[in-house]
Amino acid sequence: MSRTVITFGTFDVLHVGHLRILRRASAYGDRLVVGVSSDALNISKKGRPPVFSQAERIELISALEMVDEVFVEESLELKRDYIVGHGADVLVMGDDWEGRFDEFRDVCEVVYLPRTPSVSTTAVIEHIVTNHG
Ligand code: C2G
Repeated sequence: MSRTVITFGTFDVLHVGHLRILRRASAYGDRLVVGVSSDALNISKKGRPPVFSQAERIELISALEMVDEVFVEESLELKRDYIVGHGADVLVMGDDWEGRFDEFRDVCEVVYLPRTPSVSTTAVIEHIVTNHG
């Protein structure tokens, strides 16, 4: 039986932390499905649009060798529907989300992986503003 892994994220200003969690997530199964958060979801949750549009973020994530399918995550509240709809056996997220998705253990395995230290979209933006602004 093939195992489907699902993960979610914004993946704005793609960096090695994103790459590594996707690679590690893909090792939990045979097929990796990625929900990329919509621009509207980012604006509503963070009060600003991402640097790269959802079309650009989806294009980048789709190009990665370990990714088999990409869809738009329109709402944080639809996670259960996305998991079940994509037939996911495992949900993988970084440990900044530790405990937040335990409610889905009735429909899939839930795994939190350690984040890559010292890299984040915010840090990249701050570095550019400070050193190249
Ligand atoms: N990540 C990581 N190491 C980093 C930075 C991020 O492992 N240094 C992981 C995060 O833990 C997450 C994934 O990369 O699992 C995507 O991170 P973000 O783009 O910051 O996604 P986020 O805005 O947290 O997702 O339903 C969740 C939403 O889509 C929001």
